[in-house]
Amino acid sequence: MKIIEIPDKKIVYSGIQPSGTFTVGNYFGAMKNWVNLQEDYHSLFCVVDLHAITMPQNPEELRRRTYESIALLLALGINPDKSILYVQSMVPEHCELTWILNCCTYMGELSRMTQFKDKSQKQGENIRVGLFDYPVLMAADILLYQTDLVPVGNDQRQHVELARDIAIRFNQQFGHTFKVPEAYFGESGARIMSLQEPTRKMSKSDDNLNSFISLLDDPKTIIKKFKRAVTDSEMAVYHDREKKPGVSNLMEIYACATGNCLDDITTEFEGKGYGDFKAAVGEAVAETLLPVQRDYHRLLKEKDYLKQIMRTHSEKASMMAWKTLAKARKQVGFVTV
Ligand code: AQP
Repeated sequence: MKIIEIPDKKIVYSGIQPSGTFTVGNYFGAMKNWVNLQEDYHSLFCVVDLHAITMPQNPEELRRRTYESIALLLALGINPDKSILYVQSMVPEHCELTWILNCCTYMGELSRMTQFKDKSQKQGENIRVGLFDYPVLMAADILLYQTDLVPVGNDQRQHVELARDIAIRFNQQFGHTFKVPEAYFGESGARIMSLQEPTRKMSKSDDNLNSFISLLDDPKTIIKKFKRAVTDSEMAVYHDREKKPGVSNLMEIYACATGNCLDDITTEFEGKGYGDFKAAVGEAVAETLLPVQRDYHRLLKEKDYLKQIMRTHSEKASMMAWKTLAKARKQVGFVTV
């Protein structure tokens, strides 16, 4: 039986779907925090391809994007000597725990999930069961590793809450099995909005390419996309999410890229037009991404290295996951011989 001890350090767990090239929303909302947290926590980061297929995917593209996602996470600073970086479908424990947790989750809870409401609209009449069940798979991801902290963007807050509710319910019904996790949000960037519709979040699978900045966009494209970003007619740079969602979003992106606070940004652009402001945001983001892109293109050529990371890290994750799964199986009454 494959069992290893779960380490003493607190555990961080998070994942990202290989459903497109990651955006600055993914980076500033989640992955930047992953890179910082891995210094002090035992961290697991996962490319969640099982989640990605809840929306239609082209199989060849999904495979290619899974490699690209691992390369991009390494390029962003996930250190394979400090963190476990693996692919969800290579660890079968996720699916088995999902089934067990499905049996203690209520339809009403899943019907209330806003991401399901948003994404199911794109599936017309034939909404997939997998999309409805997405939050239970996410609960299984988190609970399998006895996770303490889940660094995510604001859009995932409701799903982490559900994972907590499921853990508490299971523990009450069957005896203590899962640690109850907490969501973790960074100081800024938890909700980066679309550049074209700043009241909607930026998404990597948006059909409108001008609505997001991909981490692999070249500097010219980045600057052009910011130039086209929707703002308002007031021509003054200050932060007010309600009245000025476009400008406020650009200020938050600029704050994430430069480390400057919102007040300093207001001062920096006092008396200047939106043209100067947008150009500065574009240049700061392009500059932040250049070294990441260089590393990414180098790593992507090292196919054997990427495969070795995927294989060895998935094995490590599986050994940790099995320990929790074995306990859950026993608690619900499955036979072990
Ligand atoms: N706009 C955003 N602002 C801040 N954080 C964000 N995240 C996503 N978009 C933003 C965070 O990134 C992590 C990985 O997200 P995901 O790929 O697993 O799923 P998602 O939230 O559905 O992201 P996308 O980009 O919108 O993907 P698609 O377009 O495929 O649905 C999560 O921590 C998320 O909070």
